[in-house]
Amino acid sequence: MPKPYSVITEEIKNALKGKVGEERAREIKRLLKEIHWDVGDYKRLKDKLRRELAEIEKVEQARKASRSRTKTKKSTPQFCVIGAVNSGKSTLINDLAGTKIAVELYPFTTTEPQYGALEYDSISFQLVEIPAIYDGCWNGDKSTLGMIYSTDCLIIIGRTLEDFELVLKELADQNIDLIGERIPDGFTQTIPRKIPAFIVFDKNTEILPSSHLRKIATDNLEEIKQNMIKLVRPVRIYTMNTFNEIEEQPIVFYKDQVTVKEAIQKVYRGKEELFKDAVILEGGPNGRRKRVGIAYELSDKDVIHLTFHK
Ligand SMILES: Nc1nc2c(ncn2[C@@H]2O[C@H](COP(=O)(O)OP(=O)(O)OP(=O)(O)O)[C@@H](O)[C@H]2O)c(=O)[nH]1
Ligand SMILES: [Mg+2]
Repeated sequence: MPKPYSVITEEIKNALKGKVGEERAREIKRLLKEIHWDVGDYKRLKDKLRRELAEIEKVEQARKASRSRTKTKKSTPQFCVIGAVNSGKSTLINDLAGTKIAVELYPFTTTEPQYGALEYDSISFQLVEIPAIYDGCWNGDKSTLGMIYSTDCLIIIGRTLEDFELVLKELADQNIDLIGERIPDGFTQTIPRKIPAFIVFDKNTEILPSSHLRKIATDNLEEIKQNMIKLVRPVRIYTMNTFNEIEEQPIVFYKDQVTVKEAIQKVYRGKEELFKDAVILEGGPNGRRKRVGIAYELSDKDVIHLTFHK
């Protein structure tokens, strides 16, 4: 005897509540198996679920492809630059990354994602231009939405108040929460999706959007770069070699609470068993000198000198 239709719809609603991405897809698959009747109202219900499943799978594929296509290391923070048509997305990436993405007076110049790379303050960033956002742009093709869902951070650019209102509304409609900096765990996917973001505006924009996000003028490139660092909050650890020279390239973490042990695991895999002691210079070469244990919690820009048992 089939369960009453109203009971099933209620069960589906509860089962899918708050779930997005792969988790939602798994749940839909389970529900499809559980509903045995495939006629009448039940068939319509299952068809609706099948359509949603197909859509999620498309978004997930785009998400994975956006990372593998550019062979970017998982540890490189990715910033998607998003905005309405002609908002200056390509211009901004060109200015920041020295790329030559086509810039034109007419709208929809960029129809495919464009990539740029930027190195600043010992951190490598990947910049991605997402084709322009317009009213209802994700009703059909969701591939750019997949890229936004999976990115680490967003730069929202606009030239008018309407530009910003449009983009912020489209993001909110997709259950995307914008936050001022990364969460303690780094860039973990959360539900609803929380993405660190800031706003870049043309200095001639008269009214700025009401938003809790930081707002920076397009021509202030230095501040934009500094803000990219602020958003990802890196913990950069500089190691000192046996000649007491500080290595130029730090070990970088994008999470809070990094221990000496984790730093060792990242560069001297397996050597944590041989740990003898560590001396750190707090916050840089001129910082306070401290002898610490393997469980010590490091901070950004600490310099560390490690000694191991032979
Ligand atoms: N006034 C002003 N014009 C700008 C600014 N940035 C870009 N432009 C001009 O705006 C036009 C569009 O710039 P693009 O960088 O191509 O904008 P886009 O957002 O990439 O455009 P699409 O890819 O077509 O969506 C060009 O004519 C730029 O020269 C800005 O900050 N202020
Ligand atoms: Mg463009």
